[in-house]
Amino acid sequence: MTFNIQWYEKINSTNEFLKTEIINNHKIKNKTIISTFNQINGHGRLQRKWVSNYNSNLSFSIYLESDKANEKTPSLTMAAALAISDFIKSKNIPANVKWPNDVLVNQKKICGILSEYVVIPNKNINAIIIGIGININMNIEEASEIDQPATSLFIETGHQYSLKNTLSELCKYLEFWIQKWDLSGFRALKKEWIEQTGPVGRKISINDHNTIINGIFEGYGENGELLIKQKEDIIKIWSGEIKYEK
Ligand code: BT5
Repeated sequence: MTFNIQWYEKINSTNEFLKTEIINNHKIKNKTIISTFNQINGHGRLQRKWVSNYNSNLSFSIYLESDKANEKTPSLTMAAALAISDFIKSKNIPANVKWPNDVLVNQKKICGILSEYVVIPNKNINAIIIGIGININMNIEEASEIDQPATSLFIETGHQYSLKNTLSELCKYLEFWIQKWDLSGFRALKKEWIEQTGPVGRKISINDHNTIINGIFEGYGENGELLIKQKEDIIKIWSGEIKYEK
């Protein structure tokens, strides 16, 4: 799996850019990455704003054609998160994944991922767009304006990085984990996810669309969904903000 990377000076949102290209039937080749130095209207889940200033962070989307069902999309996000956490660890920075779509360094968010399943008109294969934002050269002032603790490679190491070289370097980690996902889905990721997110049996709460669900963390289901035990029932949760209770 080799990605074909296309760089743009300025894009509203790399995910929206790809979706428009697909709807307008422009021929985007499988495994294309659209990346920009200046994403001016990036977003996360539920249209939450994704902050990125000019030339400071990686903002890119991978276009991946897939014959897999939509329910496999969350675990692809999780494969990408493992790739990014491995990449960050390769810089001697302690990183871990956070369910369902984040990578943290010392409890501060350094990366967010937004994967979207898209139906391609007139084709009998569909695609997943994996949108990834990673804070690279963001400084402390910029990070402090974000409404939750955030960090960047620059804040952690004091070095500035070339965005182009960083993305090329990161691709080998993405290729490795996406290939694993392609072969056996979440099964190939489960051990690493449990190692990075901690053992089962802890009390957790999930805020999903302003509904709070409390229970005991029982691990992950076959597609990476969270399993929570409430009395005798096991509930499956697909998205939300997770909190481990002390
Ligand atoms: C995410 O959403 O974390 C997914 C973000 C995906 C961004 C990429 S960039 C390329 C592609 N194109 C797009 O338009 N999007 C994707 P969510 O879990 O909903 O988290 C959003 C929350 O993260 C915000 O409400 C803030 O609290 C926080 N946040 C925003 N910008 C941040 C940043 N640069 N670093 C750390 N946290 C940030």
